[in-house]
Order: sequence, then C-alpha cells, then structure tokens
Amino acid sequence: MLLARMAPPTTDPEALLAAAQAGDRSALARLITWVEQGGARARSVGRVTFRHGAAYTVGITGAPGSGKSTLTSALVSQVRAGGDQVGVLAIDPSSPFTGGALLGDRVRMGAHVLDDGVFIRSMATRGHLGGLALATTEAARVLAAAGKPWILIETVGVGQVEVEIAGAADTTVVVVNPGWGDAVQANKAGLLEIADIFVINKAERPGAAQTRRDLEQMLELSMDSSGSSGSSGSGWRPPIILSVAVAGDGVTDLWAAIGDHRRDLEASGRLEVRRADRLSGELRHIMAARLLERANAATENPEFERLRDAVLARSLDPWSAADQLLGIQD
Ligand SMILES: Nc1nc2c(ncn2[C@@H]2O[C@H](COP(=O)(O)OP(=O)(O)OP(=O)(O)O)[C@@H](O)[C@H]2O)c(=O)[nH]1
Ligand SMILES: [Mg+2]
Repeated sequence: MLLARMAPPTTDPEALLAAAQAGDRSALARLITWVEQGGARARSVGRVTFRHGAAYTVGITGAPGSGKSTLTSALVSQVRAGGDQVGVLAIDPSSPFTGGALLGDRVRMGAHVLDDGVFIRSMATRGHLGGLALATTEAARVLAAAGKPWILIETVGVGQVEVEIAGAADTTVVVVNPGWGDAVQANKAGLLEIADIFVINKAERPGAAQTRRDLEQMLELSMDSSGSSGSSGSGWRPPIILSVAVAGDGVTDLWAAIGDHRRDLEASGRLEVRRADRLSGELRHIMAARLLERANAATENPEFERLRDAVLARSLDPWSAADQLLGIQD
C-alpha cells in the first residue's frame, strides 16, 4: 500500500482507469483532465473508455442562477438513495478558469463531498468552445467506464454550444424561474426544442402559475403533427414541474419524471435511435477536429508558403491550394 502510494503517477490510461474503477478519485480526476486538454493523450483515454457500457445521462440547463446546481445536488441525493453511484459534470462556458464555477458548486453540492459514490467535476471551455462538446462526451464516458451508471451534466443554457451539450443527454431538463418573459427567453435560447422535462424553480415566488401557462402555450405551438415535443420524438409531452430546490420541494417529482422519460425512451426504442444519432454527430465532430488539426499543421509546412505565393500570383486558386495542402482529391 505504502509502495503503491510512493510509486510515480502512472501515465497509462488503462492503469489509471483500473485505479479509478477501484475507487481512486485522483486517477479519475487525472483521466478527465487529459480529456479536457485534448490531443493525443485525450484520444488514448477515449480508446480505453469507449469499450465500457454507456451510462444514463441527464442534462440540466437554464439561465444563470436559475437553480441548476441546487437541483443537481438534490438529484444526486435521489440517485444515491437508490444505491447507485453518480458523476456530475458542471460545464462553465464563461470563464477560462474553473475557479468560479467550482467555488459555487462546492457550496451548492458540498453535501456530497464526503460521499465516495459521488464524483463532481467542473469543466471550463479553456477557449476551445468547439471542443467542449467533445470533451464533455469523453468525460462522461470516463465516468461511465469508472462505474458511474448515472451522469448529470449541468450547463448554462446561454450559447449554441452549451445548448448542444445539454441536448446531447438522454434526458434534458430545462430550468426556468417564475417571472415575466423567462419562458420566452428560454424559447429564444433554443431550450424549448431540447427540453424533455421543464422545471419552474423558485416556485415560491410570484408568477409561477403564469410561467406554467406560458410554457404550456409555447409547447402547444411547438407540438408537431404527431403530438410530441422535446427532442424525444413521438409520444412524449414534456411535463412541467414546480420546485423550490433550496427546500427540496418538487425534487422527487423531478426524479420521477426523469424515470418516466427514461422508461418511455427505452420502451419505444427511441433511446437507441437517439444514441445512434448522437454518435453520428460525434463522429462528424471528431472528423472536423482532426481536419482542423491537419490544416493547422499544414500552415507550418513550407509547401504552404509556396502555394500561397502561387495564389498571390493568380496561377492557382485558393480552393485548389487548400485541397493540395490537405491532400484532398475529388
Ligand atoms: N428563493 C429560491 N432560491 C433558490 C431556489 N433554488 C436555488 N436558489 C438559490 O438561487 C441561487 C442560485 O442557485 P444555483 O443552484 O447556484 O443556480 P445555478 O443555476 O446553478 O447558477 P449558475 O451555475 O451560476 O448559473 C442560490 O443562491 C440558491 O440558493 C429556490 O427554489 N428558491
Ligand atoms: Mg451552477
């Protein structure tokens, strides 16, 4: 044991994953850091983790301060009450440092710091917005491979990438607050389309009933001919749940709705379809990322200057130059 502790930290993802599966939290943290940093090491982690089964992912999104972390923390308690382990990824779109998000989430999710069955991690964009969706998917895969059958992903639903991340979950929960226009704002941000479940949090405040009517009305309008909404496909109508997360009110209703949605997806076969669609999207993302890497590397190549000069001299068009640099023939 002492020897093991004194051994130099391993750099082998397979060994790190085995350690993480055995409950080594620092090994798990290191794997996620590698994924976050991208590059060859992230790919080596991905190769190891993807072979393990998928976890059930729940996205929690909504405006800043709407109560996502408080709800997430309460959901962690629900999962733990059922005896399962759970991983939490809090995605911070705003800051290049995880500091702010971590601090807030430590306070909000502090109840779980001593629970070995819970792993909470903040992930920042580090200025690579395009890569965050991929990094989140990979981090979720690390958590799943490490034995977390449930993964909760909190994102602020403000930008396209964040909405994309939230919508890439098996079940997506959209959190709004009472008040004039909150539902309208959520709609504008594209959150209505991805919602499988709505939560009106801070429901002790005035306006909750009006916000529910607003949501119902917008849902009615967005219902397609098959009578469904959300990203689930036919047959599912997103329920609207009122909660006071700070007091724990409405949390069991939310947990029950997540269970209902999961059973609906599984029974109809749509879970498989959704996951296949997501995988297509992921493959597309990976191809684009790899091509971008190749393009960046090509600009370092002396050939780049030669072809650029040819374009300058109008003896070559930029499209042909780019194809030559990338080795594309068509
Ligand atoms: N009055 C009231 N306050 C709440 C409720 N739920 C959460 N809060 C408070 O709202 C504030 C924001 O809660 P968070 O859970 O951090 O919200 P968040 O959506 O995760 O915030 P960001 O991650 O910063 O976007 C905190 O001060 C919470 O204590 C609620 O139901 N009622
Ligand atoms: Mg939060």
